[in-house]
Amino acid sequence: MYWNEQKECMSRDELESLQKKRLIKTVETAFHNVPHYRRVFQAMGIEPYEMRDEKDLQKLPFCQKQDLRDNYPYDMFAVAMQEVVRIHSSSGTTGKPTVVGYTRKDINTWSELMARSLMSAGIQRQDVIQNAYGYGLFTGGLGIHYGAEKIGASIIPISGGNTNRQLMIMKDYGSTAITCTPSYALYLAESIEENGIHLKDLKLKVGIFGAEPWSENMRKEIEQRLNLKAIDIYGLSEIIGPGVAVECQEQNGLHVMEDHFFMEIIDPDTGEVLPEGEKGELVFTSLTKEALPIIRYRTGDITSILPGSCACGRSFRRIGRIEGRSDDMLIIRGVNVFPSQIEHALLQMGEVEPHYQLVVYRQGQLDMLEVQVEISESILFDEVRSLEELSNKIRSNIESILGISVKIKLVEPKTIPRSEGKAKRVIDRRGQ
Ligand code: DLL
Repeated sequence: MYWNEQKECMSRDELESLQKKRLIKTVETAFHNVPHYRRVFQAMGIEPYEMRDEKDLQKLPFCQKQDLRDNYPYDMFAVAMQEVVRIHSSSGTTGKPTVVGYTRKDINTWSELMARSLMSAGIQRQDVIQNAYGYGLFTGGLGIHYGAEKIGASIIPISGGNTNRQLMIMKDYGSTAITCTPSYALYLAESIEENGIHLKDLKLKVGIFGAEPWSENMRKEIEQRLNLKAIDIYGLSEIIGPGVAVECQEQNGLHVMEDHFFMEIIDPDTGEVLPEGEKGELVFTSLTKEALPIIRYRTGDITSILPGSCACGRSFRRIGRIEGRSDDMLIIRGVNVFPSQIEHALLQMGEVEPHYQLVVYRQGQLDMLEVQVEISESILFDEVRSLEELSNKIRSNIESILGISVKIKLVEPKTIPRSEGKAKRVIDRRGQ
């Protein structure tokens, strides 16, 4: 099922020539209308008319979140404020938020990409979408909303939180699709079980989950506990919001909307562009955006471009599931550790709850990693021996994947905080 077959399935040749044309125009516009780009290009002695193809793009400097912060709030905009019809921003953990703007055409583009994404996930006009992504400055809520209205589905703009009301609406309004973060999906599943709601009384058939990293095992867990098909959706405010890439029914990689975004994978240390199949940091250049054209934006997200074509017929290339952000990556005693690796190891065992948190601290000069895992209600706390066995088993599983020693702390059911939006997996106490 396609929303726009002509675009989503165009030939690679056609796509590549469209990309080239749009790339040249974007660089030119950015140079002429955004002082930041003009400054950095000129500092490197680059003139926009020298830009002929994607090889030339590699000569241009990267753009980083810090550049948006330095130009806070509106100095990266390429149009006058009277052309801007929407502003979103992402809070981030440190410093000023990142502010992004959209012209009317940008909103139309975004709605088109979200319409494609919803159809790709298997949603149609007759569906009832319970949209539990936050409405507000976060792009999740309104992004999904506009796409849903475009395809003509019925959208329930419930936003995040208020779990009891979510359950009531899910049941009474007959939601066939749920959209939220994977961690909130799991919390909803848990609450459904606790409230004695039977899955047969729900009509859910598909969930569109994203905005944070999640593992393949987490997908299985959510699919089983909510009895639906779980589709991964990716995006970031700086590029447009959700809808930059999405899975299709094959659930094997996320198709990047390549007619609107040009992607590169780079070595995060050297900045060198890596070939297809190699893992690195995802970098995007927008191809059609008016208010906030963005050139070689370093997402911080680690993935690779999957080789080969997809059985769904879309010509857009796929990226693998995002493994984590380079700034979420923990370096423990010199070893790179992503929370998603630990999630994978934990869920593979099937004996613990998919709720975990990582605490990093320093003992003397040594970095220590403590993995806090919830045990399920069925394991009795007084069975000391079996708890010890479980803890040893978890430890050896994780250690064999990471190659470093870790400490396991089993905690009582429901003690790790549940999230209604993006989950906080890591508590790093090393700086304290
Ligand atoms: O999270 C946009 C979004 C909303 C995507 C709803 C999907 C669904 P930001 O708040 O700017 O935007 O955060 C962007 O979230 O750089 C990734 O690190 C992470 N992220 C987003 N989608 C995924 C995903 C929205 N599917 C940052 N898997 C990105 C892993 C994701 N990480």
